[in-house]
Amino acid sequence: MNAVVGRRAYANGAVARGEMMQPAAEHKGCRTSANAGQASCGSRVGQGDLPTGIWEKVKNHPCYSEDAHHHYARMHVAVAPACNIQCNYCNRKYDCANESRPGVVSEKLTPEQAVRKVLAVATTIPQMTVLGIAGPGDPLANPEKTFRTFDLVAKAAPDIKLCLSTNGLVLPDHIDTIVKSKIEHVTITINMIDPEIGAKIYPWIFFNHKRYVGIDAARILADRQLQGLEMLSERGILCKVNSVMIPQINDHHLVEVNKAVKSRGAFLHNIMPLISAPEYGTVFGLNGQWGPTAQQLKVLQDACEGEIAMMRHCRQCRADAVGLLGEDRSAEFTTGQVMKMDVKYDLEMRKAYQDRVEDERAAKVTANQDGLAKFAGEMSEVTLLVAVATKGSGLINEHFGHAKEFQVYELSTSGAKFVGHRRVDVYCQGGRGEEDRLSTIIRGIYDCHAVFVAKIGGCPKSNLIKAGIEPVDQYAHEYIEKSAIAWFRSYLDRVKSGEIQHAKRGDAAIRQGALISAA
Ligand code: CLF
Ligand code: SF4
Repeated sequence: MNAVVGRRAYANGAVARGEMMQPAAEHKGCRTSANAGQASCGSRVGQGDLPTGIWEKVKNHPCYSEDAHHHYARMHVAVAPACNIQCNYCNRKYDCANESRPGVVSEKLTPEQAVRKVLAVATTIPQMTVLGIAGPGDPLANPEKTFRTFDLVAKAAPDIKLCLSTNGLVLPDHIDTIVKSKIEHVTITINMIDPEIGAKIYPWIFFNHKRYVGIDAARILADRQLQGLEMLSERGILCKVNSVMIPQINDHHLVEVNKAVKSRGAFLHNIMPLISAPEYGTVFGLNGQWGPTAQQLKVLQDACEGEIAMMRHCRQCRADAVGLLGEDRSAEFTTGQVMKMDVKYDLEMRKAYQDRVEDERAAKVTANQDGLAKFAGEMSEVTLLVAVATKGSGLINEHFGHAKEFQVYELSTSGAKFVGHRRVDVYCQGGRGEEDRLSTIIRGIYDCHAVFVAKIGGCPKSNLIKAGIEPVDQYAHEYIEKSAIAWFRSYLDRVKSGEIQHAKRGDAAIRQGALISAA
């Protein structure tokens, strides 16, 4: 029996507002809040939704808090080249697909080079709050380099949060070191709990000086991953589980994985799409295994959303990524450039900058709450998606033609909820729009009713309208959620007055056919 029904219960036995202790066997992620617009699906949690200790851990971690990812940056240092398993979606020439999109790591670093790079980035980007080690192999298959890097950074830059990502095979052997190293966040990639499915994803593992293949390999891996997750949760480490969605291999099975990791205390579940193409040289890429569409991914994420939070803002970063999620500033911080930089790690300056960021966030929350007041007491069945062009800070501040991605929000009378992003080809090339790209962009956001931009030209505007997507530019440089709510208010009013009819935009095949011809 659940002793905390009606309250929020968290992994590691934490209970909101100190009401009751949660039974040890019932590790839970945070639950969905009934608060309008403040659904507490972990990536959307706000200060009022979490116990203070957990809020302090996630409030400026761009992966563990959806809101934080608009404001704070992370960086990875590529100090861990070796790996102890083989995934069929990985080619060791490329970044670790646990946490990366395919693309070679520019440089592998020693721990000493890594700490200098961290200090250089911390000096230049004061909103960089998290150092992750995520490859390019498995960090725990390179334990000396990984833990030495964390220890050096903890001493040199004590305000930076330490974050580890692993395939989990040797995780149970490193729990004490993780705790001792003050690593507060650990990601484990768990793609299956059924070894028969695992055998289709992992050809081999190397464990205890022995190579295992097939179902035996997958069974050992799954057992060790779940054991490691449970041990970390018991020690108060916030754990995120990443799963790669591989159509017709583990897509339906990930619902079972979701339940299994929830029951072992995972704080957040991040289901990511398989990235696969022959040119990446992976087994899946060469065999023609395809990845899911953004819409298929959303259906699975929706199916898993319940008591555990679902992360929907992952950008599948490189193992040497630097910057806000979705931007990559790693090219500014090569070893050559870092050695030339005047590095002055200034804790006071960083704190002052982050205080200003917190003021901005507070203003945004107030504005969103004011916007939500427009729906006081009103219930409507209508829900729809809108796409937003943004460069960050929670603002509509990107031109349509410059957008590399659109963020997607689901609107209802409960508010605006971030549900994902769609990468697109940049429309504007050398000052003029590319019509082929416009068609691809429209295909990418075909299920959205409107697209919010800071500015848009006449040609893309009329093609979007033809495709049934309303271009909205009157909220340029204003807060995303507040603007989306204001537009949704006017949308409902237009439906009510008969000016427009609400129609769902759903069926992929029909919509795509219609929209490609419209563009
Ligand atoms: Fe890096 Fe991963 Fe830490 Fe984030 S990434 S080690 S938890 S600091 Fe974040 Fe990048 Fe997705 Fe990873 S967006 S791939 S979830
Ligand atoms: Fe590649 Fe990472 Fe899998 Fe190792 S754990 S094979 S580096 S994706």
